Amino acid sequence: MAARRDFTRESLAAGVRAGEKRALARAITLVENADPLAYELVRDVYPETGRAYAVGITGPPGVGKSSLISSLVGHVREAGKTVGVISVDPSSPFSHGALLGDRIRLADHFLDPEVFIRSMGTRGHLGGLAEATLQALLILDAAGKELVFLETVGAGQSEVEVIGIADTVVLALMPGSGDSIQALKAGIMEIPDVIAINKMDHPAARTMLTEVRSILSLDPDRRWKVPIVLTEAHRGENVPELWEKVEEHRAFLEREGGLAERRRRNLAGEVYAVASARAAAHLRRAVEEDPELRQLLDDVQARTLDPLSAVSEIMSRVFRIQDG
Ligand SMILES: Nc1nc2c(ncn2[C@@H]2O[C@H](COP(=O)(O)OP(=O)(O)O)[C@@H](O)[C@H]2O)c(=O)[nH]1
Ligand SMILES: [Mg+2]
Repeated sequence: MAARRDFTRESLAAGVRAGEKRALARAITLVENADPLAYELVRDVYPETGRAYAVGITGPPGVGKSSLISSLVGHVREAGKTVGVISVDPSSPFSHGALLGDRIRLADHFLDPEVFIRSMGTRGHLGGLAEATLQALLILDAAGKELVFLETVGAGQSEVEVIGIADTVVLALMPGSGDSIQALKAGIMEIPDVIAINKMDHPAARTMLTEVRSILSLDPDRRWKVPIVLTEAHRGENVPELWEKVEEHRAFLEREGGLAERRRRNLAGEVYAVASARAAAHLRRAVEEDPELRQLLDDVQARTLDPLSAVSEIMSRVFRIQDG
């Protein structure tokens, strides 16, 4: 823990507020490790947050989320925006100097003092990915980043929670991501705010566009019409158009007073998600560590105790909840 000694709670908060990369890197490592200092830091800076605009990019592995973010960062940097990126995609982590085919551009981003890019894991975080992502977002927000991109692989429950904090959610697809189309159609996947169909040079891109359009048309009453943009992340083709759609969505929210409402809902959702994840972790541990509680599970298996009686007993012993 020698690395921790060079930052105190005060110097870390000051470094984060000043947007210093070393402080940000340390702060996010503390978040990953669920270090108590991370909680203190977030508590200290929380009143100053709420200024960053958070854009979530979700979608199946390999569709080009990281590549699109890299390209989007280049685009918004031209407009002078300060940027943070948090990627919780273990399949294509951002690392210093290299993101796949996009080495040069991303290397530029790493050298840019106004851009902070970080891949994040969770290492047994009790509150799960949602908790870590929320804290990282708040830290980048406190650092004065005007835009924060959150990358996550769709579309399981934990991913929904990660992306649930975003102001605008972009779903990235590519020709051939049939599973996502099915999930959208079946209503398993929430309708995003903007859809990017990446790798637009693929011969099936147009078919995909038609398919996605027809799914969205099933729900014609939405006040926000979800735009679909065909993109090519490496060449940056249609990336400005994609960004324009994100900005239009933001303007839509701000115009209708929907941003404050969405953030209220998002934050409440995050609090529930993190509390639930922690409660589940607490419950699992309590049962593992208590032979009497473990015995209840054995009794259920032996059919000498019915499952709901075991639940009642566990709830009352672990959480002191008596159900009626
Ligand atoms: N042809 C083509 N390849 C792309 C495009 N965008 C990304 N890729 C490639 O697709 C692969 C996955 O990209 P990545 O950004 O890591 O996808 P992620 O897993 O969704 O983050 C990499 O090999 C990229 O170089 C694109 O627009 N066209
Ligand atoms: Mg990625």
